[in-house]
Amino acid sequence: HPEQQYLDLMEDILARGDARVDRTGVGTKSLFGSMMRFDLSDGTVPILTTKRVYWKLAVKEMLWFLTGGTNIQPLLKEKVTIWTDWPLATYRRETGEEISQKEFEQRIVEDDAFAARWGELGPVYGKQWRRWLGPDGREHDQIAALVKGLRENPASRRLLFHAWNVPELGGMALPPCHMVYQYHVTSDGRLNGLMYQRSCDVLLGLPFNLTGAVALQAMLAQQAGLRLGEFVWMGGDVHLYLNHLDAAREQLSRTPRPLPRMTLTPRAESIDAYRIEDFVVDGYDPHPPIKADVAV
Ligand code: UFP
Repeated sequence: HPEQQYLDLMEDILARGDARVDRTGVGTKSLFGSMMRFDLSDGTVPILTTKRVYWKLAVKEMLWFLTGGTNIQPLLKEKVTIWTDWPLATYRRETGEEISQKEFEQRIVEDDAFAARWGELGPVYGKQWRRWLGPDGREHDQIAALVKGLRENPASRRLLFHAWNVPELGGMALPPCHMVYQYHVTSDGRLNGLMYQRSCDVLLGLPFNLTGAVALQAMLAQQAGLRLGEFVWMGGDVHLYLNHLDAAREQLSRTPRPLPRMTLTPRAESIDAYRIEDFVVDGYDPHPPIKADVAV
């Protein structure tokens, strides 16, 4: 079962991971350098079944990246709260106000000026993907260039986009984790994708990151008139937080079920025109969710 790769990775980290104090102070068990491969050509996608993955949140996040946005307001309007922790921590630190997450999110949604002041994440993914600022002041739309490349020059070995913009790292709420995506078109018209993730929270981050990456690959394939091939995931510092170990053991006790299928319908006119309603996931019958806290 393809999901076994994920479970084996978790087990490997539990067994061999190097225990270390990380940036968040929570502590992790960590391995360095890891790879998983998923065959998407049969329509299945690695939306994990050993716990429920809220795949729509991951797809909505991917659609938000594609808009080029870097403010959490549109995400919160879509009820996606995965990026709130960082601006909330900044707000609490700078104002000393003991605001609840709910209250903070409500103010971001309702008050545009408040959102502009406190909802900004800095030049994170969307900015770099769609508006990477060159030294001459010109902005580079890496996604549009990629779609053009897939259509016009599918044999290219330069079909990639990158978010690790060195001079802008300091201004980002979080430097990019899933930082490079590369694509490869086979001679029979299949799109392979590879994502490199420098830092990976295996319990909470990875299920989301896999889902987002394959949703993106499906959109790109559709835009370029290609069928889906393989998705390859590569991780650098691959870790389990020490407060996630029991949750990981719980997940490891479960048996994977058949992977669901994802289809895109109908065909959007451009990579910018997709909406969450265009994504259909069939046959998703996961085990129950597993709750765990994000390390900020
Ligand atoms: N993380 C992910 N995936 C993401 C994301 C963050 O796994 O998409 F944005 C995790 C990895 C790490 C933390 O545990 O968030 C980022 O911390 P650092 O920048 O110190 O690597």
